Amino acid sequence: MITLYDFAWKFGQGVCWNPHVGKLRYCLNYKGLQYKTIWIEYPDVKATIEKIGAKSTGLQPTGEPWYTIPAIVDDATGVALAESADIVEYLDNTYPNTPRLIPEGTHALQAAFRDAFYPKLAYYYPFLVPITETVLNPPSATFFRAKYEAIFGKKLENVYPEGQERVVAWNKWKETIGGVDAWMNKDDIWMMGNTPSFADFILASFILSAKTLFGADSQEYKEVLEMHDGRWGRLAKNVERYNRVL
Ligand SMILES: N[C@@H](CCC(=O)N[C@@H](CS)C(=O)NCC(=O)O)C(=O)O
Repeated sequence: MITLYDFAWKFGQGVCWNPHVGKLRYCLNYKGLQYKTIWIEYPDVKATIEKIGAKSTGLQPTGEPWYTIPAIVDDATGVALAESADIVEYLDNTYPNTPRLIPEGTHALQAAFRDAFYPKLAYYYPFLVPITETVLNPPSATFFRAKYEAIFGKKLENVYPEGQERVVAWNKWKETIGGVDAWMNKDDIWMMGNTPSFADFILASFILSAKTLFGADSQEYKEVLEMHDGRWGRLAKNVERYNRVL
C-alpha cells in the first residue's frame, strides 16, 4: 500500500485542495494505484519527512533545507520520497503496467516544462495565497501567514489586488499563463497531444484547486475556465475524473 501525505484543511477530510498535492493525487488515480492518505498540518511537514526518511526538496531563502509534500511511502518497496518529479519517475518505473506519467522519450521535455511553467504562476500567487490561509486549521494558518507575509513583505489582507490593480494583475496572470496555451496545438487537450502526462496534471491542479479554494461559482474560477477560448475549462473537465481522494 502507498501512503500519500496531504495537507489538512478546515472543511473536513476527504478533499484535496492543495495544488502541489493535487497534481500527484491525479497521477496516482490516473495510474489506478491503491493508496491511503495521511493528513498533516504545515508545521509538521519537516518532522514527517524526517520520520519517513525522505529528503528535503530544496533550500529556503535562509539557506536552510526546505521540506515539502507531496510525499509518499510505498510499503511494497520500503521507498519514501518527497519531490513530485522523483515520485512520478518512481511510480512509472515501479509500476510499469500502469499508464506512464512521463511518456517514453519525454523525460527532458517534461523537466523543461516544469522549469518553464512554475515561474508563470508568479502573478497568480497574490490571488491564491490569501485565500489559502483562510482554509487552514489554526496551526497551519499561523505558519503559512508568517511565511507568506515575509515573502510579500506585507499583511496577507493587503496581498489580493483590489480595484483597477486587480484588473491589471489578473491580465498579467492571464497573459503569462497564455504562454502555455501558445505552446499547445489549438485543438489539443493534452500537452503531449493525445495522452495525458505529468505536465497536464501539474497545470490542472492549479486550475481545479481554484474551484476548491475560491468556489465553483467564484469569479476567479469562472475567469480561469474561460481563458484562451475555454482551454483550461476543457482541461479541468478532462482531469476532474482523476480528482478523487482515497
Ligand atoms: N517541488 C516540490 C514542491 C512541493 C511544494 O511546493 N509543496 C508545498 C505545498 S504548499 C509545501 O509542502 N510547503 C511546505 C512549506 O512551505 O513549509 C514538488 O513538486 O513536490
